[in-house]
Amino acid sequence: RLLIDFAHSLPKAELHLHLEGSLEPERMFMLAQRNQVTLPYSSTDELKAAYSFGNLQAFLDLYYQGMSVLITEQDFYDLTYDYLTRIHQDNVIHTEVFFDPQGHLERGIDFATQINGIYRALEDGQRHYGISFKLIMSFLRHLSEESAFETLELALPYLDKISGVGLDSSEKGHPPEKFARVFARAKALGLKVTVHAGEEEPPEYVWQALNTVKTDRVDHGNRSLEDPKLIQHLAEHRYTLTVCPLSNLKLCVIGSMDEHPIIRMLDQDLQATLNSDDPAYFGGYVNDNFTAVINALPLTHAHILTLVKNSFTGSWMTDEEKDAAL
Ligand code: ES4
Ligand code: ZN
Repeated sequence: RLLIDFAHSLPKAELHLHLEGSLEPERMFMLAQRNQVTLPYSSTDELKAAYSFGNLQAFLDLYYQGMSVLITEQDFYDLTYDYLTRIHQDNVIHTEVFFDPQGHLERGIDFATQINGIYRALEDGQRHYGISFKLIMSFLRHLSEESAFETLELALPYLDKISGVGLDSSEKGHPPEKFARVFARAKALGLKVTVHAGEEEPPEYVWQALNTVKTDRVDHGNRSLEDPKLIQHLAEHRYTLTVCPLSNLKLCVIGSMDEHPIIRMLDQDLQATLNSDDPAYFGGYVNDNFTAVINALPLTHAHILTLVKNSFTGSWMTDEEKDAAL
């Protein structure tokens, strides 16, 4: 209890959060009604009962179905503002959030509609809750390199609002190197890069993210632990890993929380952070993730402090922004 209260009370940064994955069932039904979208569930309870995933793809199928209720700029605003209201309770004071423009473009929703709603909510969240932010545009790796290039093109008028680019969706069969040229172009535009790698697929995907894509951070990275050379490389270069325990449990990356590798990561000097990934689908926000690992594993006071410090060290805040926040 003492450790849990300590973790909950500390000011934290969140570095791995998909806005579309923060769409709570109640909000999903409300937006479905507002937009006359039909969901294949008759109630939030029925929807929640479907949230049982054997792997990443099973989750992604429901995640793309869920986001079909997001149509107007106000919908994207409400989604984002709900998330900020919720993390304010968890003492999250800085957040770096992903959105998946291609998941909406393919449904006919303009890039402008998406980013204007999201960005206005982020600004309001900063004003009302003091939560600073970075916005990350993520490419869907199951789509083509060409589609990613087209999406980057659409973002050009909004580069003042976008801090970085990411890579998410189905990992299997879509290695980071598939997008090496897109990320090179993004870097040339001054964007930061972060790549989901080693969530389900082997260490080779993490090596590609580092060496071929030249990523600034690794999202998940769990399977890095299978390769001692990779562990050493990640530690030596102080790469941040954005780890998501409740996500790992719900997607069967681990069999139970007491198997979670977070302590092994920290004790091998990896710069790991704790994050919620898709909190509306995985059963909790940042503080719930701290609770889950503290209850299952022999984490110490020092481990908690390290995780929270890492969340700021690994963030893309400037030194001035860090000074202002802390
Ligand atoms: C995701 Cl957990 C996870 N992995 C890959 N892509 C994603 N998109 C949203 N959540
Ligand atoms: Zn993710």
